[in-house]
Amino acid sequence: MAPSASQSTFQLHTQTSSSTFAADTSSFHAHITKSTRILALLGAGLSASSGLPTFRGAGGLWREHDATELATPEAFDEDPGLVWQFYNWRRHMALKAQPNAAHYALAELARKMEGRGEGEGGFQTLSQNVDGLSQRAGHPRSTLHLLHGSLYDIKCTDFYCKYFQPDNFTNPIVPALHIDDSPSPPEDISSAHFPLPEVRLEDLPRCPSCGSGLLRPGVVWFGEMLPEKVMRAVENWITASEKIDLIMVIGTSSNVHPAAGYVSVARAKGARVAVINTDKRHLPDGGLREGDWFFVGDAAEVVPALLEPVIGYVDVAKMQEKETEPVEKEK
Ligand code: BJW
Ligand code: ZN
Repeated sequence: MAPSASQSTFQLHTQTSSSTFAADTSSFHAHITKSTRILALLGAGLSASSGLPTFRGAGGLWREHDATELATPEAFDEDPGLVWQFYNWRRHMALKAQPNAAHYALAELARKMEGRGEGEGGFQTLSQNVDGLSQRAGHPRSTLHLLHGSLYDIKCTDFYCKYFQPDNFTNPIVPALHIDDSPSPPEDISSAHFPLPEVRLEDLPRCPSCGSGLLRPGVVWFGEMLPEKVMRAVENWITASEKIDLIMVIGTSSNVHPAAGYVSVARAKGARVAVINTDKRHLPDGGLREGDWFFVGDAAEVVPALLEPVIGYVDVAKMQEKETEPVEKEK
């Protein structure tokens, strides 16, 4: 039998330094069922139970490197081979991973809410994730805004060259970056114990358009602007109405701007804030206020339970059967 929200095991109460916020599911359910304009801000914690590491805290180290230190233009300039090894590994891991119940639940909410409320659709998702799992869960693309790009977009580093290739699922991106999964246990190049062969500059991917520029992943690194088209679409939806009913802040440490700032933007339009996170210290921008919720637990468990009155029960096994696999090419 399908489990229901009342049977789920996530912790319903949490405490902040200033006051207690009773994170009761029933008041959240009452609010979401009457909400017409909803936002979700997604972070790496959403994909944690799909087996993908987060950036900060445990799992935030790739070999001896802090993952956030590899996500910079400076790191790429200094050692493009190392940064490509990191991103090729992330592409490889994400292709092997499966969307979890939270990805499917959010995709279903987006479908259910299409056309509800003012402006373009009643539920918009602002994702900081680059792993492609929301897309693979069938999240309607017009309501999914990829703030930090995608691991599967490839672009040229030459300032004057505008080469951009979306949906490149080639794994490995070039033969020199091949990761062998056949040994048991498989190659784990994320561990510093595993010898990492050096990759020569001439073996890295080059731009087919200008012929000389090095290609790079189409993700947003620190110090880079977020994609203008994405920011404009989000802005258009936000300004289409005076109100936003709810923002769900799911699996993010809320450290990175401008993404984290959308919580304050939504709040200024009346939104109540619901945080879903395994770590109750990870408060959203502006903290928590009376009427907000903090659900402590795994997003893959909490999110489907919270959305259940609107979307019904999420049968992950059935959803996974329907998943459209990205076309992976072996080089
Ligand atoms: C679970 C769970 C489970 C675990 N269930 N939960 C204002 C103030 C200060 C600084 C700035 C500012 N405005 C801009 C800046 C600078 C900078 C910034 O924000 N710096 C701060 C870190 C200090 N921002 C930028 O540079 C941005 N660009 C910009 O502002 O351009 C304008 C500009 C440019 C130049 C000059 C001036 C202005 C760009 C930011 C790009 C971020 N890029 C990355 C890498 C993307 C590519 C890649 O994936 O490699 O994006 S960094 C990394 O952090 C990645 C993530 O999307 C992002 C957010 O991380 P996230 O998702 O929150 O992950 P974690 O690991 O931090 O948290 C995981 C959470 O999940 C935790 O809370 C866990 O507890 C929880 N969790 N398991 C539920 N099962
Ligand atoms: Zn080029």
